[in-house]
Amino acid sequence: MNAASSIAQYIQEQSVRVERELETSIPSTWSVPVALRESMMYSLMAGGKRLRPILVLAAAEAVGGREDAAMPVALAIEMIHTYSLIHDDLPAMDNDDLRRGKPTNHKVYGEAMAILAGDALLTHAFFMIVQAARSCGVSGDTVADIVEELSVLAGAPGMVGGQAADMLGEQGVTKLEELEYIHLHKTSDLIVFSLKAGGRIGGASASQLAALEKFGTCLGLAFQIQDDILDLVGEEQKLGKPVQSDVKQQKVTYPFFIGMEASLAKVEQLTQEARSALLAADIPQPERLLALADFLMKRDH
Ligand code: GRG
Repeated sequence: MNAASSIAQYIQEQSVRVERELETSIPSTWSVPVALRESMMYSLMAGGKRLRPILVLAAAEAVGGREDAAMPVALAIEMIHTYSLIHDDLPAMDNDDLRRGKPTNHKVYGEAMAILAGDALLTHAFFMIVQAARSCGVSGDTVADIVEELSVLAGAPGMVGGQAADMLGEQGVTKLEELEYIHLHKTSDLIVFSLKAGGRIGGASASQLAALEKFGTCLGLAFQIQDDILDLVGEEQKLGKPVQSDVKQQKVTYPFFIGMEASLAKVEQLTQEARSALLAADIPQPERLLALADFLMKRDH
């Protein structure tokens, strides 16, 4: 089996594991209004690459930790990511009709329920992280570090801040640095969180965490530039969302600023930078993370 097909198989197997756990992640004994539970589960189980939870599991493995102990945090980050997609699709934000190949949450459940489903998924992520201590033997201190970092990287100085900067700057972004700020927070921060949280659960040292952070920052930026590229040249069916939406919304993107060829080269350069950061650190099993970086650089959805 060549490297590309074995990492594709790894992604497939891990996403099946993650999805199985997501199915039962909201306790069935909880009294939750039926429409709210359905709306949360609709988006949570709508597919998607499950990239962020896979990065949590792969980072734990890379530093020699237990993957099963990392699962609650893997589920948590997918909940945060899913809430952000539901809210991003709302009429007040991107006003999209299609996500993950299906009608967006508000198209099915209405705006009020979509907002609440997002709110509830965000809140449930913190419940999930605590379960790493309650059921998987992760120390209270490690859980506190993970909760603190998630509050920053998913919050105002992180993903929400990146989204706010995107909204405030729409069409007015005139410098590449402004666009990079948006990408680093809107996209990279959750990827950095995933890698460091997996590392923390695996007992990573400060220098290993620093390497995972650099790896995630470069990977996240490469991932977003690839997203901008796919919006221009990708296929709607594979992406599960409309293409050319950045052009239609007159969004300023990497290809808009530096052109397609330079954007492709930037994705490659950032992937190399990510690889070098990981290889320079003393990480016992970096192979899976390196293969994931290569796979993402070549992705078509
Ligand atoms: C509304 C608070 C708030 C934040 C929104 C995630 C996000 C921030 C906006 C969505 C639009 C977008 C292009 C975000 C950049 C991150 C990104 C590329 C998201 C898509 O992630 P994938 O490709 O999606 O991993 P799947 O569906 O595969 O999980």
